[in-house]
Amino acid sequence: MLRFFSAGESHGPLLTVLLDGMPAGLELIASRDIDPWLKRRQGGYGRGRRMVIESDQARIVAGVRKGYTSGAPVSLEIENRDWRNWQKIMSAEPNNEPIKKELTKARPGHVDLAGGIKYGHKDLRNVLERASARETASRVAAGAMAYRILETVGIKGAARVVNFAGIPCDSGMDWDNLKKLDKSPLRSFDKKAEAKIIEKIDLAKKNGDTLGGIIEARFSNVPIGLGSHTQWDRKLDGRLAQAAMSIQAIKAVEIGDGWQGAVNLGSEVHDAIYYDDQYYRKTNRSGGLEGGVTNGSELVIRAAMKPIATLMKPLETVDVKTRQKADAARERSDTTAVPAASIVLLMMSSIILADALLEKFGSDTIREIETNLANYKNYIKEY
Ligand code: EPS
Repeated sequence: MLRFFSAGESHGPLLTVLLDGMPAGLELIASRDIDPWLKRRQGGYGRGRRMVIESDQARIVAGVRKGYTSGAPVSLEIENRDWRNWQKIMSAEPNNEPIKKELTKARPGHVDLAGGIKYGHKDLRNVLERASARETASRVAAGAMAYRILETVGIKGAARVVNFAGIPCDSGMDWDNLKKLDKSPLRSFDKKAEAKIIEKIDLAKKNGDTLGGIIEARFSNVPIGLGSHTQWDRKLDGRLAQAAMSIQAIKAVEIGDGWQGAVNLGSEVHDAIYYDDQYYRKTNRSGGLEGGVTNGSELVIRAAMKPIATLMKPLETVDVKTRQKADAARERSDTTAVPAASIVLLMMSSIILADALLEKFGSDTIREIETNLANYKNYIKEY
């Protein structure tokens, strides 16, 4: 079972990641396999000044020796460079510093108020420091390690943006040119939509507002039979949806045609089955999942990200110390982080998919997984 935990505040010294259940014998080199994903997460048009300060790198401190996993839990750290500026404010030791950066004007859309009430804080910084999207760097580091498992057995993944603040930017999937996504400031293949979207982001920034969008994680060459229809909590669509919904600012998730399936006729929604030496489909409206089990088609997960809740032109709120009407707190933030969120979605989905893969093909060594998968593929040929 692949499980991960993380700890760390947005302006604390570092983020800590622990990934338990990594098979042994997997080649894993942080600078090659993890850091490029961390860099992708930092990118995208519309990001704020924090991303100028940070240059995220993973330092593996356990579970890997001479470039290979040992089967022990893998643990790593990502330094917060910004910590330099927050040492006294975020110190774990008591000190006599006056309280700076206290946050009492709860921001609507963030967990500030509910979290403050729940955990008994009037300085809402105690809530926001952990709720911050900085935590997604931990998810990406864990996901990048899970993605190594997928990659090793030939599964490929891609993350892109398909709609930015109401402007469609889905010109179709292009597996042969994934580098274009890294080069695009919006993580989109759709060059035509780019200028219009950038204009919209600039305008939102000027107006002290923020923007959301629709992101996609997609996997090709996924074996048939991951997940199970036999019990509710083993269905892979459910497990993927939980992982996606847990990402900061995500408000909806769909697999394949998703919401559109509620509108179309059954004959327009389901994918007819054919056989020619192997089973195949001409369409993939199901997004690669039927009954919570992968069916061999590309796995397509989409999620809706709401606009970031920190507004430079703030909404009305209440100061939790005075209970007086106030403008919501302003913190350094992004105008939008939709491209970055697509990376987080891909990496979270990778953890779930890798977990399902280990469940089916063994989990002690990567060799065992490869052998079992090869045998299974032979079995499918005869089915
Ligand atoms: C982020 C880190 C945060 C924000 C942003 C994304 O850092 P800071 O608060 O120091 O600027 O830039 O987070 C949010 C917008 C949010 O609402 O939490 C990151 O590492 O992605």
